[in-house]
Order: sequence, then structure tokens, then C-alpha cells
Amino acid sequence: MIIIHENNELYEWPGFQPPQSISTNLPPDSQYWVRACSTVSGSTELAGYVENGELSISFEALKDQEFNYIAFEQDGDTNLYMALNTTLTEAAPQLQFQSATGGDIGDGDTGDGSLARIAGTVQIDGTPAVRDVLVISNETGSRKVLAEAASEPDGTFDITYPNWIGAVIALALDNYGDPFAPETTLNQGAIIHPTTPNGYVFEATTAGTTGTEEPAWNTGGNTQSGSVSFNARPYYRPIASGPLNAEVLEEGQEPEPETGIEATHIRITIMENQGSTGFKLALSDIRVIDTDDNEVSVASASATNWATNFGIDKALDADPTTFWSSSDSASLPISAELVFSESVRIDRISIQQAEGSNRLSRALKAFYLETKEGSEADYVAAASYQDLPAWTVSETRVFDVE
Ligand SMILES: [Ca+2]
Repeated sequence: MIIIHENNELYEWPGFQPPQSISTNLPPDSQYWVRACSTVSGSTELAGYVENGELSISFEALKDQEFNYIAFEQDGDTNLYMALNTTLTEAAPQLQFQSATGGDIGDGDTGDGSLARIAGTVQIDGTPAVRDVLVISNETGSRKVLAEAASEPDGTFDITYPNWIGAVIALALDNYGDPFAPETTLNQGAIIHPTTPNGYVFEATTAGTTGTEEPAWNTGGNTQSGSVSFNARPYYRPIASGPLNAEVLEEGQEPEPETGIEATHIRITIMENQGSTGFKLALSDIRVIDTDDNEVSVASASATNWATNFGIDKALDADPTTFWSSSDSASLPISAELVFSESVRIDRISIQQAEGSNRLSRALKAFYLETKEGSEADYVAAASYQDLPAWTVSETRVFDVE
């Protein structure tokens, strides 16, 4: 259970550990409260705060345990984001949220919910080494860094990353350090490299301040610069391994392709009927169905032609005995425009012929549909239907819009 509190009691929580920063994919232009709820006990709640996409929370209390993370946007549209059944590890402390209220997240990359893992050992000349390890998706044309971690002193790394289960390249990077700078304070352990590369980096074995000029570098032992002693260490070029097949921990779900046509307006234009020389149409019902199989509510409608008491509203009243008909002297084409109260994804429309066999000659033979989104000026062709076969009395047909 998730309980939202007005105040953040994190700082009164017994055994409080200082928050650490965990990167997230939450849009950085807003702030969020984050609740972490243990999936095991169901009651352990931790709170954190996201600013600039970075979550401040006690990582110590979270790591290596499965939590559900819920992020509440603080302002704007108050969106809700979730990262469910997620275990943060030291190797990849990164939270990938999915929008729970729809819409894009981050750069529009909502991820597919997959989770994969890669593990290995970094060795230099057979000796385990601590190196930064990058995991790169091996996707020609859009390779990207999936995770960044460091190998342990025994050389091992174990990295879990979301939203890519294909082959990866692992890249181990040596620390090249900063270029030598004169009269600069360095801590013990600082790594620098000569301004003219010589295949070595130099580690400060004592803290101090470098001299006024760059020293002659001794690649076989110690070099002194000001009060700093340096020890030479070979610099190893980045080592790449791959393509590697990751262990897939969770299969992602293929995003469903978007179907239908997004529109706020639809226009139906009747070009030809089954043969009447007088009245040109007799349609008792027109319905627009969206991609969720719901009937779209029509906010307003108009037509270019109708007979008295036989307006377009008669095709929208859900009454099969009433119908939209033209005036006696009308000529085709005749159009009707339907306007929706909000943008919808139109999948199909259904059209019913009026009752009465004497009206079958006014049934549709050819018509087309156009759609318009928002305040766009012009309609765009959506679908056209030609040479429709003869209709029966009160027959309903469904026409796919795409
Ligand atoms: Ca009707």
C-alpha cells in the first residue's frame, strides 16, 4: 500500500541514512516525490525527491532489494510514473520509470520493460583490474550507452540494464586522468597524464602542489614535481569485447502499433447513390468508432444539404426510424461534417440505410471520408469507397477508415 504524506518524514525515520543521488529517466523539467514500497513486506516505505531527473534517496536502504517505485509529479499535470518490481544494484543504480498516466517520458523513450544483465571480468595482461565499464547496445545506426559501472578490485563486473535485450559491446576504459598542470594541488591517488602522450599515466603517491614547469617524466619509476611524487603506470587503451549476448532477465513487451486516424473532425462526402433522380440519400444512422471500440461522441454536426425535418441530426439520434435525406432538387456531392468533443483515433464508421424499400435507390454507391485534427485548416483524405453493392432495407455496413 502506498500512503502519500504531506510532509516528508524521511528525516525522522529511525536508522536514517543520508540520501544519495540515483539517476532516473523522469523529465527533468519538473520535481517529483518518490515512494519506494517493498514488494516483500508490502509496508516498508521510503521517500525521496527528484530534481533535474536525479532522485535523492537512501540508496543503502534500497539496494539489492525489490521495490515498487511510484513518482508523483509536484506541479504541472501531476503525472504519475512507476518502476515496478525493480532491484537497484551497486553496479547500475539507475531507475527507469514508465508513465502510468499515458504520454511520453524523457525523450519519448518509454522503454519496453525488458531487463537484461551482463557480467564478466576485466583483466590487464592476465591481472584483474578496476576499470570503468560501459555497456553499449549493438544496434547499427542507433548505438547508445545502456549502463556505466566499474569493475571490482577482483576485475568482476555485473551490470543490469533496462530496455534492450539484444547484443551489446562491453567497453573497459582506463583512467587517463587530467593533463599535467603546473602549480596545482593534487590529492594522493590523483591520476594525470603528460601533455605529450608517452604511453603512461602518473599517479600521485603523495599529496602536494605540482612545480612551476612540467617535469621530465620517468616511465621507469618515480617523478618529482614540486611537492608531489608520481609513480608511472602504463596507460591501456580502451578494451572492447563483443558483440556479447546478454542474459535476458525480463522480456519486454512489443509496443502495440498505433492504428486509426487521429482527428477532431470527420467529413463524409457522398458522390454517387444507387440510382435516385430525386432525393439523393436516406441514411438513418452514422456512427464513428474509435480504436478502443468505443462509439465517439459527436459534439456538433452540419451538412451541405438536407430536406426540412430530415437534417443530419436524424442520422445521429440513435433512432432507426428517422433519417437524413436531401432536398428533392439536390445534386451530389453532398457532405456532412461531424465534430468531436476531443481528439480521437478513428478506426471505422458504421452507416445504416433508412427503412423502406422505396428508399433503396438513395443508398450509397460511392463516398469518401476526410479527417482534420484540431485547428488545421484543411481536411486530409482518409478513405474512399467505390462501387458499393446494392443495400437492403435498414442494412448497416461498417467501413474501415484506414
Ligand atoms: Ca436516425
